Amino acid sequence: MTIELGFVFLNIPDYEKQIVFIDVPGHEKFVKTMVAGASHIDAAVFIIAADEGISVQTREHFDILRLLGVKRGIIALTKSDLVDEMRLLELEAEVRGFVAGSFLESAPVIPVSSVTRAGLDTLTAALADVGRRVERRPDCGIFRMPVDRVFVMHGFGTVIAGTILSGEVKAGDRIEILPERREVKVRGVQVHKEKRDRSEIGRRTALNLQDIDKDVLRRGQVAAAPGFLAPATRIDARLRLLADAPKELKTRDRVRFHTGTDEVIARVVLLEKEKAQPGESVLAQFVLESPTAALHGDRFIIRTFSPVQTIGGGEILDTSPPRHKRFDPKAIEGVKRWEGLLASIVEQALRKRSPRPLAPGDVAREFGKRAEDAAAAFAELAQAGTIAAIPGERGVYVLREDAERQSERMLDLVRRFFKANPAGAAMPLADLRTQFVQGADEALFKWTLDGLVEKASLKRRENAIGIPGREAKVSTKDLELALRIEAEFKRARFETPSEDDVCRKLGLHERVFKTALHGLLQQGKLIRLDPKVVYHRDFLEKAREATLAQLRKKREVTIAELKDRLQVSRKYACALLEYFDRVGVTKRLGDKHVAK
Ligand SMILES: Nc1nc2c(ncn2[C@@H]2O[C@H](COP(=O)(O)OP(=O)(O)OP(=O)(O)O)[C@@H](O)[C@H]2O)c(=O)[nH]1
Ligand SMILES: [Mg+2]
Repeated sequence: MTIELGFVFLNIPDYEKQIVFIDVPGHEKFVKTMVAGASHIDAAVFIIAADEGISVQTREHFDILRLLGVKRGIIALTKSDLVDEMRLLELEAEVRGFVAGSFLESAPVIPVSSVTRAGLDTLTAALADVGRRVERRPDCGIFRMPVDRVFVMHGFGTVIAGTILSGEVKAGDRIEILPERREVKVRGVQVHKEKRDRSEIGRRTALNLQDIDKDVLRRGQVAAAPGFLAPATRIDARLRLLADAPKELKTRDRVRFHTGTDEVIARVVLLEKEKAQPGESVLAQFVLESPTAALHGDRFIIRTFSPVQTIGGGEILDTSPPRHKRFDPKAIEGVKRWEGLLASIVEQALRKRSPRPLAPGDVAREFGKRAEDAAAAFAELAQAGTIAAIPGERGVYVLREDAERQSERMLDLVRRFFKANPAGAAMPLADLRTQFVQGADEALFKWTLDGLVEKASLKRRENAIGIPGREAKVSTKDLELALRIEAEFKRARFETPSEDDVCRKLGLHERVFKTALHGLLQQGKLIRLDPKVVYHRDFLEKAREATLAQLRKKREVTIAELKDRLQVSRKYACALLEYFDRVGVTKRLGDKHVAK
């Protein structure tokens, strides 16, 4: 009796592929091992002993193969030497009826005998045919291999073995053992018992690991490129209950959850129903009692806790879901999106991490998809207007509705800032960034801000953010203070005092004075001509008129002339003319200034 998985390699002469057999136990006590062996096979050789016919175990294995989504196979009726022709014909008809409507519907049914060797050539030919029809697995290029065997080999050390599901592995690579996330180094690679430098998708592979004890390794773990997979403690899935499941399934029922080569105990949470009846298909969240490593799209099987019996299985949709509110239409809609095509998966991935953006490469890595397929899915969504590209090197996209919501949010943050700081002239960019990036993203910040500035919903001067048309609101006390400062500059006419003098004269604290002065400068009531000279706007205007009058008279104006005209010292005349040059009233020509 087989109790462990067996591996045999078949090389058919002149045949381009090698066929790897995984021999699984038939006994009901070892269905767990059978599931581990069958979890990622390309095709099944479904064996029914001619003298026994369709047994209970035949039915359970058949259910498991269907739930695992195995796509093709061959039916072998073994021990054909033990029955007569009539019985064989009868059994064949019975088996045809049994597999009707399944993946084995049109599979060849081949009677064989290992005693007489009858039918073995036909079987070999059928194997070659099935092998030819097996499609290449889509490869995301990132290494993943569920562990189905662990052993110690003399002179080779601790070894894990399995079938590589994606990517490749080389001697010297660092890999991760999940769900524990233990990083180890691959010392050597063996393919079909031969030492190799590397192995790749589809190959039975044994990896000799460096510095790791056999005791921490087991069937059910997954070897993967570091960071590719995360241990899952909750899994959302599409669950199909077998039509002949013994009873209904309820939320909080405890089941054995098999995926890849692993088995963990889980509680079921039904998302749309109180109970699932045999034959029904439902959305469920499995709350795992210990973590496992799986990927979107992987198949799983559930078996009752005791007595142990296969009752259903299906497809994994999300390996890091939140705890859902049951019967919540939005949550259910979200889970269903994982069942769709890649574009639907991309949309749901963006919704899940909303409002943070994603790049096609992120999706390829997270879901084990090919990069070009991910890029095509993003392009499709962008075309439909569901997502928008954020310009920049990373090539990320956001949901358009997120972009709009974030734009509103940014405006709101700025408005709130001014509400709290009515006297503030501008919101510091750094403040806006800090507040916005919490729960968002740096690339999204820049893009959203640029968009709002372009639409003139916000204005930006270097590191200061403002709202167009907004005036700083000032308290009466501040207003009074501003008026006193303004009056000082106004009273001084053309020979204005220094800022320090005004501050001292009014007996103000330097910080209070600076804030008020800054406000007056912002409002344009005072104008700073140069670092040392500040004018009231009325007298700057008078000085401008005087300058223009002089220009009309002589077509030019000098510092000395303006000095006389305004009765000021050289310092002021100089500051005024330089200012007028800067703002385009006059233009300097040697030591004269002419009309611009
Ligand atoms: N007469 C006859 N006996 C066979 C034939 N094939 C296998 N047997 C016998 O049937 C018994 C069971 O064979 P196994 O190959 O262990 O059967 P299995 O289906 O792998 O059994 P499990 O691993 O327990 O699921 C053994 O005693 C074999 O010698 C056959 O073609 N003819
Ligand atoms: Mg066996």
